[in-house]
Formats: sequence, structure tokens, C-alpha cells
Amino acid sequence: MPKSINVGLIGSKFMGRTHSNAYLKVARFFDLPVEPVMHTIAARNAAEVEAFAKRWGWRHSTTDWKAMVNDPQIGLVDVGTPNHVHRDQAIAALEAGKHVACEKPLANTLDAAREMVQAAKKAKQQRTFVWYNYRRCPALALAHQLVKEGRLGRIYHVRCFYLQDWAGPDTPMLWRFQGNVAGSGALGDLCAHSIDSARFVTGDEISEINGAILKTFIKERTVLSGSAGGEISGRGAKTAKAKKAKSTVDDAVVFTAQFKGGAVATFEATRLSTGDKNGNRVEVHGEFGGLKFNFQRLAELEWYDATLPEREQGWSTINVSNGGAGHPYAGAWWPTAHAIGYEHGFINQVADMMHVLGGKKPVAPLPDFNDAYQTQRVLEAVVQSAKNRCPIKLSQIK
Ligand code: SOE
Repeated sequence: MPKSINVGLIGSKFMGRTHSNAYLKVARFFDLPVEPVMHTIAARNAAEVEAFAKRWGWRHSTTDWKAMVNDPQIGLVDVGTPNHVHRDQAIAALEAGKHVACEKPLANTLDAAREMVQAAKKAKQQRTFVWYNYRRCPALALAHQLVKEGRLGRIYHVRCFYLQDWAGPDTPMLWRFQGNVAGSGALGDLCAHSIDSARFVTGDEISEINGAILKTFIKERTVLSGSAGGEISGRGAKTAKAKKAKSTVDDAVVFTAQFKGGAVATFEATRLSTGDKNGNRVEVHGEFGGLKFNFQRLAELEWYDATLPEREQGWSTINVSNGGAGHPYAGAWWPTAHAIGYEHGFINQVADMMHVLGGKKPVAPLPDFNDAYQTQRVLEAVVQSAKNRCPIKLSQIK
């Protein structure tokens, strides 16, 4: 009989749904040493959180996250809220003796992220996890394995871009446009995934940001009643008299970087790439081959093997849904080439978290608070490089 752990989740919007779905499904597909029990969901609006609990199968609902975090029955606290509350919620949960899984980026500021790392260090008995969910897309996990096995040899180039287009001038004010809440815009929301993915695939750390541009194209946005706390919901109303508020985050970021191991890298992320909806791409070129991941072709990893006889060389497309061939996570899902989607990355993450909590190895390494802090340092270095128009060494960012 597997053991179980009671989960308390804070947040019932976009991430609340992805995480709830993951807890709901995981034990149907994976054999787990520890199974999550959907114990309590916490969110601000009493009627909404009650309806959410019924819909997703949470046993209890509450508007009091502090009480939930201190409930002795809860073993794992999941923080699925906007970035500015991650610190208080995660630290309260660690101090109450819980394991913590926190949404990305780790926090809205480097200082808050550092406090979280310190609290995690003190909590010796507990584990921390961060939801960099794209690590658990089979194609990216396979890319990680191939690099780790040395199949690319020395890494020369890393090229990441993350393109969305939902934030045009008609999109109203949301928490994601407020610097004091989100920390940054496309940088922390999208590029943080790219930085994490690049670190994960190469197994290397960024040592220097050589130049960065942070750009806010849309300087102010219409405030619709209640919209600021809401989630991305498409286009807003165009009312001449509507109240406007300043957007205090970047809509787009571009930067160049170098890795400790010598690779050079380019990163680009934007919320204004008209026509590209969720274009998350990671490309790596090494001495013996190349890899290309494209979220919009989720079931595929493009692979170039330069060790083959020259007449056989060319880009090949690996369909990564073959459990029998050992593709990461595929064995838990459907027969070969019956592809999985966005939500499965979250389910795969819960499976890996449960393995770690049960003392077993995850399929792919999970970022803990300290690991996510390394990504947060890169975010800070990019901000400083853009602001001061100069290169920043990561050793300058503590
Ligand atoms: C919105 O831009 C968003 O939902 C991000 O917040 C997620 O982290 C990313 O996976 C998809 O886009």
C-alpha cells in the first residue's frame, strides 16, 4: 500500500487548475510510493473556492491560507499564487513543518527569493520544489538525458525564445503588469522558463550577461473592475473614459549570455509576438550534434547526430512518446505516438515530487528553492545589465 500525503493548495486560478488536475490524475497513471490526497484548497473568494473544491475534488475549502498551512493534517503546501506572496506563504509553510511546492518564478524579488532559500535550508526535514513545468515535457527531458550522456559533446550554442502575443494595448491591467506584484513581465513570466530549461538541458550555469534590453511597449492599461487580480483573459474593452494605470513591467526582453562551460547564448521573450501564442523554443548545438525543442510540437524532439556517416546526417524528428524505447515519462501514458499535452508536464511533476517524498529517484531532476534561486539570480543580472547598459557577471549577484 503506498503511503499518502495531504496536500493544501493556495490559489484557484490558472495554476490552481493545472495543479489540481495533476493531483487528481497522477495516481491513475503512475505507481507512486506516496499518493497525494486533495485535502484543502485555499483562495480569497469564499463562494469561488467552494465551487472550485467541488469541481476538482478537494475535500475542504478555505479563505484562510494561514490556518490551512498550520493544519497538522497537511503535509505538502502548494503555492500557486501571484509572485509577491510566494515568500510569505512558502516560509509560513516551511516554518509549520510542511514540504513546499512553489510556482515559478521563485519570488518577485531576489531578496524574497533568498529568504525562501534560507528558510528551506533551516527546514532540514522538508523538501522544496518549484514548478518549472517544461522540464517535465518528455522532449525536453530527453534533451537533458542526451546532453548528460555526452551525445552533444562540447556545447557551443544555446538559443532560447519564448513568444506569446496576448498583451496588446487592449489587454486590461492584470497583476502580471504590476512590478510590485509580479517582479518583472516577460522576463520573470516567460524567460524564467527559458533560463531554467537552458540550465536543465545543458547542466551548466550562466556565468555572465553580456547585454540586455527590457522593453515596455504598452505603457498604460485600462483598469477594469476586478481585472487586476484576474488572469489572462484576452482583449479588454476600449472605453475612452476608462481609468488607466501604468504598466510597470517589461513586455519583452532580449539578452545575450555566456555559460561557465563556454557556450554562448541568446534569449528572447515577449508577450507581443503577434501570431505566436505559446512559442517556447530551446535549441542547443554541440560538437557532435544538435537539439531543438518546440512546445508547439510537443511530441517531438529534433535531433542531429553528427557522428553518423556524413551521407546519413540530417535533422531527424524523434516522436518522444515511446515508453518501450525509454522516452522519459512515456511509459506511464499511452501506446507509442499517442501524444500527451501541456497538462501532462504538471502531472509528471507531481509524480516526480511523490517519488522524491517516497525516497525514490525522479525521472528528471526537480528544481528545489536553491536551484530556482540560481534562475532568479540570472533574472536579476538581466535587470541590472539592461538598467546600467553593461555586462554583469553572475558572481556579482549574491
Ligand atoms: C502566461 O504568460 C503563462 O501562463 C505563464 O505564466 C506560464 O508560466 C507559461 O507556462 C505559459 O504562459
